Amino acid sequence: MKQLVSAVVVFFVGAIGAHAGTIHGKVSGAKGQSVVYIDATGGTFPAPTKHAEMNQKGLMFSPHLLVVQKGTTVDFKNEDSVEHNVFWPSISGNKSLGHNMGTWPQGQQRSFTFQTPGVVALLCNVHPDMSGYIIVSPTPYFATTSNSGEFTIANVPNGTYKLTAWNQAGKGKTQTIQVTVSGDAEANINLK
Ligand SMILES: [Cu+2]
Repeated sequence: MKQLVSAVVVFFVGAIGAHAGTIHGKVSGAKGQSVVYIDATGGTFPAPTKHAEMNQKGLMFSPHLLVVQKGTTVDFKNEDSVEHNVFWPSISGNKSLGHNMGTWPQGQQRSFTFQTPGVVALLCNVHPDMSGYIIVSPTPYFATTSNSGEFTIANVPNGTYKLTAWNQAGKGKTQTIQVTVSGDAEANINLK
């Protein structure tokens, strides 16, 4: 199992008022796409009614990396002519949250609602080389970065948040950075 990378950035999006801003930034120090989300302390967010999709296609999880808001139902599909299984041993290392969805053939789907924020490392017990990730964000304010790490999170209410960046490829690390902003916020996170 690859190690998880986590970086925490504390920043301030304005001081007072019901305004919303946009967070721009870049995740560096790790290859490929990362996921970025904020943890809005004390905020509650209704669960999305729209389902997300995780396919198994060409003997791969597709997308390889999916980020959803807490409370989202994910529809797991099999588009291959062979049977696939879906299981995760834990969520962010908590083995009591591990789950096996079972094994099913092409054209069928099974659904699961993710209620706990964290990292869900997907595996298939039919094909040991298959892996994928679902990141469950505590808030609706999340983004998947470009391959070079750039991201934008729009319409974030003014406030003080923790920002977490996660990448499957690097070493684990947590860092704290203060970013002071007027208007839009900028957060550059080095996972090295
Ligand atoms: Cu499989």
